[in-house]
Amino acid sequence: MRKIFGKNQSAMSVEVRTQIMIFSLNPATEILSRTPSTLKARLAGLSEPWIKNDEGPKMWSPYDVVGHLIHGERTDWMPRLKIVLELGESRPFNPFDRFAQFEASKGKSLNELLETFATLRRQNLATLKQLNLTDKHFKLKGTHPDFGPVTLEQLLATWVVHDLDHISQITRVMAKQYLDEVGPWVSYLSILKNK
Ligand code: NI
Repeated sequence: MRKIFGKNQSAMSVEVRTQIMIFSLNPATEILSRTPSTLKARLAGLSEPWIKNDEGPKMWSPYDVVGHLIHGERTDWMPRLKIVLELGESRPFNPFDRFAQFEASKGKSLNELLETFATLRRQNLATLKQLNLTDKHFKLKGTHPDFGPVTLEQLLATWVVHDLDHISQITRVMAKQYLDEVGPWVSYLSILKNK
């Protein structure tokens, strides 16, 4: 755990606001392993508007987000992790295609996508476990095409937060379907104001 201090406060000067975690693998995989069932519980069997509506032009629907997560399992997290382990910083990661899901998801039901995501995630976490990564691996570096040097633990932490980010996005997109239906309560509902 790491203590967080308010702006302009040093560790010596008092007010501790909260605590945040430093990276380790088991707590990270607790989240990664739950995301498929979280998404299934939230989305499977819902009627079409909850799944296919978005929150504005060029914004993503929950259906699009699940496709994006599938693409991440195939081309982003584990392939990049393997590049770091095998080639280090010498070989930059391939840029991630943020729009691949629009073609790849075509004609597939949401349930198919949820199953595919669950299978790929399970396989990736099994592979990750077999690698028996230790602290010395977590500090290894790779090269991100935009950011330059990144550590393996930053990559893994980002995998976790990326899941949480898109779970939050899905929740927000769904909430916004009732933007005009909540009447004056709109002012109490922060989820309707965020993007
Ligand atoms: Ni994303």
